[in-house]
Amino acid sequence: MALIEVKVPDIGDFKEVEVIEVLVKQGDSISKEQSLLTVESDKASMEIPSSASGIVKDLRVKLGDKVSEGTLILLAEAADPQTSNIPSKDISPNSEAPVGTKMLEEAQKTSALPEKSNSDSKPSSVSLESQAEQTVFVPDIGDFQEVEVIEVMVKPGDTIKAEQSLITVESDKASMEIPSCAAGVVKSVLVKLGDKVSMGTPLITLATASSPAASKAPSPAEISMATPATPPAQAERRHPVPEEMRAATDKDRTKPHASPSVRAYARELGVDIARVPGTGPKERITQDDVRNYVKAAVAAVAADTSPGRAGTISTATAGASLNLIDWPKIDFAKFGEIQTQPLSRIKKISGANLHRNWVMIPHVTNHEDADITELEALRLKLNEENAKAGIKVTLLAFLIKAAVAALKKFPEFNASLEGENLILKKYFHIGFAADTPNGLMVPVIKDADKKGVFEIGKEMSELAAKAREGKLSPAEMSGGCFSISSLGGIGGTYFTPIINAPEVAILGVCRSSTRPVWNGKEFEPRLILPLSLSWDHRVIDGASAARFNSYLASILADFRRIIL
Ligand code: CAO
Repeated sequence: MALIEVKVPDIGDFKEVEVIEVLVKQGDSISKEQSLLTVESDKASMEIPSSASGIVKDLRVKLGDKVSEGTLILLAEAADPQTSNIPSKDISPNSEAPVGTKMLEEAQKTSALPEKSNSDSKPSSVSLESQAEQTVFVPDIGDFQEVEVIEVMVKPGDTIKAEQSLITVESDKASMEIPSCAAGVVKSVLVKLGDKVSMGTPLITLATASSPAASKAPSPAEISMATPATPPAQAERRHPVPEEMRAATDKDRTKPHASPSVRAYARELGVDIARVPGTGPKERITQDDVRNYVKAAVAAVAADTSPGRAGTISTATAGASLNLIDWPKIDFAKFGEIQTQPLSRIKKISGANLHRNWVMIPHVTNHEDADITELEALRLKLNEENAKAGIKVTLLAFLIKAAVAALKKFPEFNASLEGENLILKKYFHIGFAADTPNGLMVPVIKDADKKGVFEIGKEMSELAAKAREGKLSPAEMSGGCFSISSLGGIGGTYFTPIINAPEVAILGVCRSSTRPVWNGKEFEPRLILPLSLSWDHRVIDGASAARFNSYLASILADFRRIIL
């Protein structure tokens, strides 16, 4: 069946806007106009809709990519072959840009101050001046009427700079910040959350050094007439926020930073988005962040069994409901020289997941020793036989096969907990922790039960290389049933791996060493592999965990058992 190319439509003058969310994945069934990506410029975010319906066969963009008009987003198998080559009217490069696109365009236009005064100029916001006070109005935001105010970023008494964002407005597909055209002290804020605003709506009154009071809202004609009042220095400026100021704005950001669909999702769940920690780029709040926040809050409530409290919904954050004292705030520089190093994006994302998993899952870890003397001899022999072909397998490939055998024998380990149900999986996708310069990543070997040790070894080294280069796709990190974290190449004896939710167990492996083992008559040198299995006590009990470990060790001791 023919594949359709779905590309980024006309997004005005915008080139190289960053992809901050990918809303679909391989295999998804998509419909025309469904949002595929969220992109972000300095001042606005927008969702890019699909031009066709079908099934996603090949996703060509990932988080952090820069896209422009015409960038190929994905190849889809057409739902209806008749329409497969006909791009959606709305996204044809020559047609009118879609609503979100247009809003982004307008946001960019309106946030850039005009080079010269003319009737087409779009001021960053509009003011009428009098002696002491200035009123700042919503500028020309294109065809958009009655867009909802979803954030008010200033309050009376605030000292603001020209170009500082005053409010965020949102349509169905895009959000944008409306900046102030002037600097001064906010005297009053004339809009509130939920208000609907259009061009000319008064936003704030501002006391400026030499400014005067406004009387009435300007007509569009007055808006363009107001433009010449822009100081010449600003009139020359093409960018709304100078680089240094933009950096400061991002750094000092205290307001939630999320796309329209995420905000809508949070509203639907009754979540105050300002309380949700963002793990996306620039601390942007993703749909997963909202979901995780809700899960944590619900779990905290469920855990609170104090009289009269069980089953009630707390409005406190999950952390607060744990009744923890505040994190110590210490000025380390008082004690010696320091250097502040921001966490990498991957560390922030994996850290948030590890934290949630550690707090929410009742972990227990069982340790076991596996005698891998014979297995290591087999591995070395196979590597020797295949050396000419450049094929080499490490122990981890055998461990993945052994884990699959144990998961088949103990199905509750190949499961996920969903409310009061256990979802038992009939497939065997095994994740392995890979140490990368940017932090921990967990690529997944799909259908490990159907693959041999060599195939697994090859796939593992390719995925580990991709992980280190930061090139893993989301599909290559999803769908895992059980994970293995091997520190065998590095060292150590035993450790406590954290379960990779929604999985229910994880195997930690340390470095094997030759130890004296009593064989009934004498001590014999045997190669012993330390295993550490962490498991979710809500799903698995200690006896099952001991059985799982001991079965795993028996397979590793005599790999022929895997066929039994
Ligand atoms: N005992 C003794 N030696 C071991 C061993 C073990 N358990 N496991 C691996 N080795 C040896 C290998 O055989 C190899 O030796 P040679 O070079 O002599 O053949 C060497 O150690 C290096 O192996 P490796 O680490 O490159 O390969 P691997 O297949 O074992 O692991 C990978 C691949 C991607 C899992 C690993 O490189 C890695 O990133 N490990 C870290 C995982 C991690 O960070 N876990 C912690 C998560 S919690 O923060």
